[in-house]
Amino acid sequence: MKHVQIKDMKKEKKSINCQILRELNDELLAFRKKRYLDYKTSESKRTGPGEKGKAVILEGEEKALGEKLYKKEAFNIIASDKISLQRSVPDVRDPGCKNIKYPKELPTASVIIIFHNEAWSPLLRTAHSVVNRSPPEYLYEVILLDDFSDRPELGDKLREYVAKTWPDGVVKIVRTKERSGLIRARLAGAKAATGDVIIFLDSHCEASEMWLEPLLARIKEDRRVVLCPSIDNIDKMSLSYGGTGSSSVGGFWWSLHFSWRPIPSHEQNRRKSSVDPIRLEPLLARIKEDRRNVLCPIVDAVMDDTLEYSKNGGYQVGGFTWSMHYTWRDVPEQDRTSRQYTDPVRSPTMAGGLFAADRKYFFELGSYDPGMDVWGGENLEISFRTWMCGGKLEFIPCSRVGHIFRSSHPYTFPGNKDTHGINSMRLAEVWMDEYKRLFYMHRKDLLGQDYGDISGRKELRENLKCKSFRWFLENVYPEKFIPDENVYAWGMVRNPATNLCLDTLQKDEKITFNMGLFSCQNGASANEVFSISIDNELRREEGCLAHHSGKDVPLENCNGAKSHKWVHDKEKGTIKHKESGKCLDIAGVKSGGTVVVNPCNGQDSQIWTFEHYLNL
Ligand code: LR7
Ligand code: MN
Repeated sequence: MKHVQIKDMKKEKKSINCQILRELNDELLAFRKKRYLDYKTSESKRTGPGEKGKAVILEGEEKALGEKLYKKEAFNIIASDKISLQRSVPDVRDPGCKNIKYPKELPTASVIIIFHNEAWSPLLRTAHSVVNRSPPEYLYEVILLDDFSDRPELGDKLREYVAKTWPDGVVKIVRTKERSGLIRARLAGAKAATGDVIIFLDSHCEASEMWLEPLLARIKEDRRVVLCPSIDNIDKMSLSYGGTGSSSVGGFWWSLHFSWRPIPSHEQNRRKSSVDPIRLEPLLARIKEDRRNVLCPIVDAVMDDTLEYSKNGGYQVGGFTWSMHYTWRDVPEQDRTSRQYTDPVRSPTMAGGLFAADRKYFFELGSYDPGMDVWGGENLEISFRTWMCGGKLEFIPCSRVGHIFRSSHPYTFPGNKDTHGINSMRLAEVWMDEYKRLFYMHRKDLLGQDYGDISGRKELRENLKCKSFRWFLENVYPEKFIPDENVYAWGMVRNPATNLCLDTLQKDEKITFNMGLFSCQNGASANEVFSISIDNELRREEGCLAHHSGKDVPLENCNGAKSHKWVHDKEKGTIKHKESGKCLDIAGVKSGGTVVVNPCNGQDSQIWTFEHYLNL
């Protein structure tokens, strides 16, 4: 009896504590809700420089000062300082986003803003934008994670500002004890966080209308997704906030830099077919809604031999032929429920700075590689790992956050190390299997450098039973060009008579330029690695040699065009442009010049050998 009584008392005490806590929370929540609503109701009436995301154009002395400080800050700090820390930004979402209803019950979020010596106004504008545009019932906390800054104003002044501005404690400051670099800084932030979901932001962002709900709703639906908001552009000179559309996903270069690319057609098709293109409500409900409907259920197939039941996607509707036979046809565009611009888009990779994940899942998945320093590489590492270890990476078009894209890093790299290079080595060694060869092909300079201990990360990959990098390429990023697979030949493309090779001459292959020629570097330079693919493209990673008119041979973005097709005759040594029948030629071209096409003539200047031939 006694025993029971004690137990009951304990129970009671516990419930009293909870009660107090709950009341406190109710009060706290009421305070936060009022603040949130006050901002919301005043937002449209705000006036001043930069409001509604408008550009700030400086003149005279201010303009000159902005330009002078640009060198140090890599963005226009004078323009930024003129704008209210609580400015309004435009709602650049697709109109379809406004019709989406999110569940009322959503997980809570800890927003982690990491910074090292960030300028005052962008840092605090980031924090304000998050507090002002996140419903308090979902925003558990904002963590300002200071990675050992030494700008004086980021010390006591920041502490006082935060305490005064957010007396309810929604914004917290956590500081690292030494310069940790952005990867370990994010790890420290994630460890300090206690919300259900963690969301990382760079320290020069602005969250826009309804940015939070779509992220939380999707994670509620599936906790094994890692989500990126759509990243809008805050102009580094005028600070104008501009929507960038949401038609891109992430890719990568074999040098392990991040790239943007258009949503591939296989992903567009997946999204179209996953959106219940025709209305599938149960028949009775639909007839109740409108009695003048004749309804057909979707007809699944039962196999006549095995009696296996197989599901029909329901992506077709009926038609007829003039011979009066029934036919199936794809659901025409106008009859699809249009969620094309609002549904999540799967992406092979993320840019790195802005993403959300279930907090526990983030750690289950191996959080980050703590051996990575300062900047770079962690974005592709978490991308590959997410996909290979059973998760998904998605871009959420209806969640939009602006980011100032700066022209350089306004902070030091201790020891002047190439942290992107070394971090990428760690990533390649742990995650890329045999494909790491393609990274080193582009970064020969790194071979033999010390990248530290990676045994812990290898163990993680083992424990999580992650799939191979080949699986990732085949299933997640099938359009990624692999220079030495599915090609007839690859490597240096040499003209033996002169020992000159095709060479990009260091030009950026995202921009069209006429194909160059240089003395062969014997494998020392990825600028000379070309392939002739089984699709008859003579190409580099993303650029294809083309010919349209005159003698020019531009390197253009590969798109399967007829003008991009070439045939190499290994015996004769010619490389012939299929459409025009002309031959790749260096007649009259010197090292450093550009190659041409001419009518085929069997001369030495039209003879080429590839470094490697594959037996297909
Ligand atoms: O030592 C450091 N400690 C830090 O806390 C160095 C940096 N940082 C902070 C810094 O203050 C900033 O808030 O880390 C954040 C990112 O640094 P940036 O803004 O200099 O990086 P970035 O925007 O140029 O680079 C992109 O790639 C990086 C690779 O390591 C990171 O993943 C960045 O977060 C990432 N930014 C984005 O993805 C924003 C969208 C841009 C695109 C494309
Ligand atoms: Mn950034």
